[in-house]
Amino acid sequence: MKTMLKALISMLLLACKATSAWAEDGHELWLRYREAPAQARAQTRAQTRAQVRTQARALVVPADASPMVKVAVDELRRGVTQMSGREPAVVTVPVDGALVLATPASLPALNTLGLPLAAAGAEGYVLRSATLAGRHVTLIAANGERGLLYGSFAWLRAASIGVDLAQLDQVSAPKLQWRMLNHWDNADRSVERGYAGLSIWDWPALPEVRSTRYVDYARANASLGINATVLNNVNAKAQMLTGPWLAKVAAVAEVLRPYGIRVFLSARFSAPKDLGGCAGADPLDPCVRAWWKAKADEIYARVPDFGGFLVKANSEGEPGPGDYGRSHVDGANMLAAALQPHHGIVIWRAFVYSETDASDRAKQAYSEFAPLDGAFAPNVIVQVKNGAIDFQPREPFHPLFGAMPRTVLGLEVQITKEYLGFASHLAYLGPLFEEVLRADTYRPAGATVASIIEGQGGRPSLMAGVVNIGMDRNWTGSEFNQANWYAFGRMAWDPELSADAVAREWIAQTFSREPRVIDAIARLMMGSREAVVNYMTPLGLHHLMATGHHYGPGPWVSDLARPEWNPTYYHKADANGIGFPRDATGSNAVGQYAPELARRWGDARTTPLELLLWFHHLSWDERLSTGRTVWEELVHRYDAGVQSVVEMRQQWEALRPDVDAQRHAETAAFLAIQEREARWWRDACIAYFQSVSGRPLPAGVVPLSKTVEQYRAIQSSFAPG
Ligand code: BDP
Repeated sequence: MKTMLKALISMLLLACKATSAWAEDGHELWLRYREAPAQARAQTRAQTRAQVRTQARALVVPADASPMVKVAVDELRRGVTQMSGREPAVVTVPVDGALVLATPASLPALNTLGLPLAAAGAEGYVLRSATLAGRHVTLIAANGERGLLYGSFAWLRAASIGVDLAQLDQVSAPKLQWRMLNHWDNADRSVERGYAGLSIWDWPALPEVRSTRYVDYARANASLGINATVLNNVNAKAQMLTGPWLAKVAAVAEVLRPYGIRVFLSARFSAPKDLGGCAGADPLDPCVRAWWKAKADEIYARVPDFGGFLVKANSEGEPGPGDYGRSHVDGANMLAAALQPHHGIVIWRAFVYSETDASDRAKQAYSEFAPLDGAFAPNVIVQVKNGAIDFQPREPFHPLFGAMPRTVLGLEVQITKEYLGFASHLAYLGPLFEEVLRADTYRPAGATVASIIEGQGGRPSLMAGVVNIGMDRNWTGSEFNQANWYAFGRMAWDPELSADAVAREWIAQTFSREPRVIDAIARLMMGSREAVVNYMTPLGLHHLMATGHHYGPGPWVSDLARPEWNPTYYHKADANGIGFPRDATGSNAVGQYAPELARRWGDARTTPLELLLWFHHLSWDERLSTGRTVWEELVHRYDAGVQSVVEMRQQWEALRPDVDAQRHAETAAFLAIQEREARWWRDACIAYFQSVSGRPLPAGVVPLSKTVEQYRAIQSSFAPG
């Protein structure tokens, strides 16, 4: 009996071990260095193995490698071993088939090879097949250690996606100086708008316990070129700036440092008052100025490469210089002066709107900030959300882009999908990022948002993403949400990259290198954001989400304290029509754009349908370029959104033989939720708009499953985030 029990236990243990050894749970992100074990991929796996074996037989590493070069070498060793099944030797003299990491300082012979190192700049790299001392090698060349780090990851990416490693010739340098994550993580480890579990920052255990997760986090970010992270929520607590918490911050900074990631903190503007040093937080008060200066000195003593502060001031009830009758410039420049001796920067957010300002919320940031152009200190970046409202499924680009030529503007996007279905809906954000980056501001014509944030040499530049990372095993709540972190990082490195190309890279590293599979998954991903737009907020509608948590539809909500918190404020639907009049007859928000756009978007006939109801209030019966009336088009688009999700499910189902069972099943389950909730959105919104429009459902349209009262009665009290 005893032996049988023992045998049973060991069988169980073995089974567990086997499951976890083969578990495809997404934890390795895109740094898998192997394809999932499916039959169809035996051939590509064999090709990779053979390629990597011949092209990375050994690693040549600079003598006296710095910690940053060491992590690059560790990563290469890990990747090469996993891809080739053989650990590469680390040698000092090039042999045939070696991967050579070198800078002109570590290997003067580089200077004789005519490499485009000037184009690589301080952070970029050159990957090139070359002959060195008569040996055929691959160079990972750079001007400094950071380029070697990024170059190593770029080589691993090339190997993972099946680039011909014998013919490498790439040069790449980041187009933005700061490629930054914004964590909205709180001290209690909850994450504002986080849908992937608790914060990865284990504050109670820090500074003593340095979770290995921090290392994997750093690897993933370094692989994309992300070089900065703000650890805490913009709705900040002053406590983060106290000694014990700074010790925790310093511990995290130490782990991230070799990966080239600098730590920033969100700073609560009232900290000098909250922490008991000064009577108030007036930026012109000498006590306050001295407090921040001393605080900066204290932080830099603990974290010598501290990046600086991110500040949300006088927005949604947060304290700021306005509390003392001072301007954003007064506040930002005061902090900038405290950080300047340490080369730190201030990132001042332009996401402001006020409970006392009755003007169109979409206009307020521009009205407050545009007049301040040229007044911010050189080490201040004004961080502007992609659109003027708040990370909606679709918004026109923010009118501040192009309107402050003498100010450094950074772009803030949201990777966590607060308004695009949280972690459960599949919505690839690459197309959303691409849409804003490529938008022409016409200030002057051809000046895209990308070119504006790229700025000019010598000035800082920034793209920041409110990240979707948490303690979930797969980091981001769902496999496909990883693609949004990936796309953010790649597009922050190079804002001109196409969303489609980035998706394909991610798929090849995450699922499969087989072209047929890449095509199928890319198609599904590329249409997914538009599907969400259609089933949530088609035709330029926005902010129809339920109160607070923003989960599910709430187009009827009209009883919240501030007008601009209510969906009815945004859609203005009544018996006659729908849409926010932002043309000259209305709020004239359109007048904040360059004259070309103000003209185009100021006239409903020349406004793209995607933005129609953002700028115009139209009669339900107005006929559109599609031949349908506004009412019919609205219903049509809600239907199209649902139909897209039905098709996404079918496309995913067809991929069953090509994706490992666990990840296939998880995504299939999420898509089932998405279809159910897309129908909920469609039915609830149509039911509500029908209750105000009084128009019948167009012929042939699927009837609604509930009445508007029944939809209104649905409560989602325990929605996450
Ligand atoms: C909104 C979020 C809110 C954030 C705010 C911000 O709903 O939780 O605090 O933006 O960006 O999207 O400050």
